Amino acid sequence: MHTLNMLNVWDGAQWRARQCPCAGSEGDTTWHGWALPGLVNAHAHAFQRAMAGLAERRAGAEDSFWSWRETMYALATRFDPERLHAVAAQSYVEMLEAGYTHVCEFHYLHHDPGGRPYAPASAMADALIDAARETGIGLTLLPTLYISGGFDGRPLAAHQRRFAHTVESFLALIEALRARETTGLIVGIALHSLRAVPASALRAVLDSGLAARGPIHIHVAEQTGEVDACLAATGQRPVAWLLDHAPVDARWCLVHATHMDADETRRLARSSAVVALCPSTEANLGDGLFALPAFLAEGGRIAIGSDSNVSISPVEELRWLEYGQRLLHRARNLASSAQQPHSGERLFGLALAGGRQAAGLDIDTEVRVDADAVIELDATHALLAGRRSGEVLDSWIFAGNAPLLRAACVRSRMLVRDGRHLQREAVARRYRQALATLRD
Ligand code: NGQ
Ligand code: ZN
Repeated sequence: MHTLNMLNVWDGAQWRARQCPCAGSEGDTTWHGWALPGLVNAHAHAFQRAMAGLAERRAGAEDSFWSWRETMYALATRFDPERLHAVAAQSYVEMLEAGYTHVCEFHYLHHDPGGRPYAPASAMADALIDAARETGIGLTLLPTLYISGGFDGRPLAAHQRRFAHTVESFLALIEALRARETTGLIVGIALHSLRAVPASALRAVLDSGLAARGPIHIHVAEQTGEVDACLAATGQRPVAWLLDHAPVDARWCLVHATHMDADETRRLARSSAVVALCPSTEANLGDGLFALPAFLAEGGRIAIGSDSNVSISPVEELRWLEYGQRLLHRARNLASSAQQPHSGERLFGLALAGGRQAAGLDIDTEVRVDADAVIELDATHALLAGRRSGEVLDSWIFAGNAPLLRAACVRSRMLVRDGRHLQREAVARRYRQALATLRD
């Protein structure tokens, strides 16, 4: 379909020829490629982009998630609103160039490094909102409640002090940010994890009026150490505990849920909640493998996230979601189904619907053709030569590392053209300056 201003548009099930929704918005822009709704990055901590690649050096005989976390905390103490803005904008530019048009920002760097609130108290959240606005990415901001340092209720360590909120100050922050919601900005709620949020605080937040709408996200069962600590403290595994003590439904997004037994897998799949899977980070941190085939067989909903931002690429997340299972089961096309035999297309469709649900964009998970965020793959790239409709997504996800994304358009604003974000240079310049001060 190489007609001017016409596109092959994927509607979640098949490709159809359609008029380009952006026609006319940017003068001579002509789209004639493969267009898709943009993906949601369902879980990310923007600031961690600044340490991508810096924790790959042996720090001791037993490097682990927990030793990585010390490196990450050391970096976290160095941020102020200006540096956060610079690093977040860089992360968001890279997300848009990679095919994410919306991000769920799991935000817990609330206060100054000593734990004192900024004036205003939302200064760090404001930096994220400004970075999203400037780069054009849609934002589901998830201010995060972080209270304790472990299941035993121990106080936060010095490096964690800037994460701390009481239930009251946390709800005040949510309320202040909700007043600023507009198209492109949704304010949800995040509970950092069961180790960081005591049961009484979890209940207080969920019982407050502010939890009555919007998405609710939580990290859960990422590491076996967390499962063991939860069992010791409560007698239950983390996902089972959560399902028994919180009204987990389609508004909830459980991040990782790596370590579940068969009963937890079945119950979570049937809850309608989304699981945000972050394969590149989960691999990088040595978390473990999610039981994807069993979860999908029970009708479970998934989304993908770049989490630590060690990699910003939906292609890599979706590819490794499938490859992890292939390596484990010594079989192929494990994410495919009888109705959708193409692994890449099925994974993309699941991540699209689940991501929109996790972001609070449409809780009922309907994929719409006229999505307000469209990405376009370069139909002239050799990687897509001779590819017929059902093979396009499979080829994008499994066959290439070349950036195939030619354009991204969000709410009629052209953000990426010829593979480059329109503010790429200006954003990168500020990012380099921020990195110089973060690492000096
Ligand atoms: C985070 N990262 O929130 O960035 C966490 C570690 C913590 C992952 N869980 C922080 N991958 O546990 O305090
Ligand atoms: Zn996370």
